[in-house]
Amino acid sequence: MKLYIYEHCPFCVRARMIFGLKDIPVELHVFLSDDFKSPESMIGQKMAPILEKDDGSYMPESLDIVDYVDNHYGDKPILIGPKSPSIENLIKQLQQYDYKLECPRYIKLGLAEFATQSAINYFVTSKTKKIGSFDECLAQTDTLVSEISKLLNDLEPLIISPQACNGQLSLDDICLFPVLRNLTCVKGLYFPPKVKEYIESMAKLTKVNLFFDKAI
Ligand SMILES: N[C@@H](CCC(=O)N[C@@H](CS)C(=O)NCC(=O)O)C(=O)O
Repeated sequence: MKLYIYEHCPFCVRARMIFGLKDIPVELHVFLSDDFKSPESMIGQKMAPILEKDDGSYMPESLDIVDYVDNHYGDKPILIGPKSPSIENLIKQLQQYDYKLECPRYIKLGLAEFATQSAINYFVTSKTKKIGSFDECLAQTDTLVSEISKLLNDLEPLIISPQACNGQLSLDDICLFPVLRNLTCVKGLYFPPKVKEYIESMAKLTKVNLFFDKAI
């Protein structure tokens, strides 16, 4: 199977996770951020992730991909643990702040989707419409970091195990880890010990890279 992604995309991380967790081989392809033609030829719109199945058909939507792979590959489904309303609520709260912190940093991390200047330009123009200028967002770093830090402290006691936030792998891990992984691109952001342990252990289990070594 092939998975078409952007490296910065949290929805793409969801899809990557299930392959890593189940140790199922997958070929990753990164779209350039301004490549409309490739995704549109596959699913009729510019969107990632896209799974190219073994029969050559294409499947969009991260959670559909996760469900498909979990139920059709490997011995048995693994995402069978309970979900927690508190985790779901914390993810929503983190998403109020994370995008402004991350977008101006993504384009400086050397990610494959931003390999050309026109790909960077497309991203900057489209995200500026949503979050304002990247310079203004960067100038808000201290305030945004302080809000995110409070939420990471709230998350700390909710993490039951470094291998599964609720104790047994569930869709909460599929939704929580990508949000935390992307926050690792923010230099100096403090992750409480249990949150950091969770991020590092999930990165190993899912074979998804973190950004600590290139944080800005
Ligand atoms: N509901 C979709 C959302 C996917 C999504 O929003 N992907 C973004 C990247 S993070 C995208 O492809 N946006 C189009 C663009 O970047 O132009 C899913 O879960 O797969």
